[in-house]
Amino acid sequence: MGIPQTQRAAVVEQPGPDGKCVIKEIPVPVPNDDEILVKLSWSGLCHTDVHLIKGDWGNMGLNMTAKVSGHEGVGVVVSVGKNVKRFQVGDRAGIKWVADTCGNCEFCTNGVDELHCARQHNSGATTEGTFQQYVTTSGRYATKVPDGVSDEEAGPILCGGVTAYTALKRSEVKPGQWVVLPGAGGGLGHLAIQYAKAMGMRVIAIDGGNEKGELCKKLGAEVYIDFLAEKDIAAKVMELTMYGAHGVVVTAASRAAYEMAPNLLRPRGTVVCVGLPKDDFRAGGTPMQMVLKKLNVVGSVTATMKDVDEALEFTARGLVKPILVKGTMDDINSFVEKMLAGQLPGRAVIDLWA
Ligand code: 8ID
Ligand code: ZN
Repeated sequence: MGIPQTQRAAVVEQPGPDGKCVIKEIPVPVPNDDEILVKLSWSGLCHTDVHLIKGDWGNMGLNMTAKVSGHEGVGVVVSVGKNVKRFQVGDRAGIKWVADTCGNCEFCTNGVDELHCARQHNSGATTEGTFQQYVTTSGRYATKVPDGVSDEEAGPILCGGVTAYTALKRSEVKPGQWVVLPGAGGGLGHLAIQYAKAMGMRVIAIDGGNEKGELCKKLGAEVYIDFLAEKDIAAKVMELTMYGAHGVVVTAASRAAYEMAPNLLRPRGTVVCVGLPKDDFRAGGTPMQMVLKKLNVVGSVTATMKDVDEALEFTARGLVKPILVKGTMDDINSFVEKMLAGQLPGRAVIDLWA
């Protein structure tokens, strides 16, 4: 396949409160012996990209050192390093937040914890991301995209979908039990509704505005609570569930959502922390609440390669379908503003060639 010398990319010139993407012509990277070169077609836009572009996490030591953001990229392999056995030219490949791990440490080898590898690389943060037409990535850690999942749908599953899926598993909510989803109309949340339904859970969706409400209901939430309109969300959840919900998965990057979460739970319930607000505070309830209700507060970070394969399988089987707002590289900045205003239902995906 003819591989050009240069390509279009959305480059983040100065991450920070005024951070923006600028479209530039940059060199097409060359894979090393362990890498593949992927000609990307689509990339999802995750709120994590927004946090990084806007420098939200600088106070926590997490800054973009890469120039190009994005970590939900899908495309076709156009070149393969000589040590790579898993991919051939023409295969489809997906690039995730964790772009690569060392493969050798305790966390990489115990089968369930590779996300804690201290030597991992993160797409769009510490290694170049997916808002470009060509990207080099690990031939060992890239995901194989199954038939039956289009490129534009696979992208949002690679972070948003699989993060929602593993967070729901972390909640330990069982079929027939209640899960509350603050942030349900956003990228992770609208996929969480669908995974929760497929896993047999009963969903109470929380987000802001009618458009998100309609989306949440359409995707299978039994109840939608508008946090912009409802004064006493906890009372409403108690009324619906009698003793409170079994789990709350907080995908909203909001202090208010985290402060509310323990109040929505029944005894032995679980808050799963997923959203990553820029302000520094503690997640969890008061000691009295934690003790008397025997609550659990756990965190969940994206997903292992195995979880990603499972999450994609739900889409291949028609159980989880990302709701897409489609645009081009020129739309990234306006999508970022819409997400910050809470006005982007579902997931924005970028057609990298339009
Ligand atoms: O591995 C992880 N833990 C992980 C993976 C991927 C993303 C964590 N994240 C983090 C992102 O960095 C971000 O902080 O999850 C958060 C949500 O990402 P997203 O779903 O991509 O963002 P979004 O599409 O903007 O959706 C957020 C939703 O939350 C709602 C908004 O209206 C929006 O629909 N929301 C907010 I902000 N405050 C709310 C509140 N108080 C609220 N919904 C209910 N109650
Ligand atoms: Zn993400």
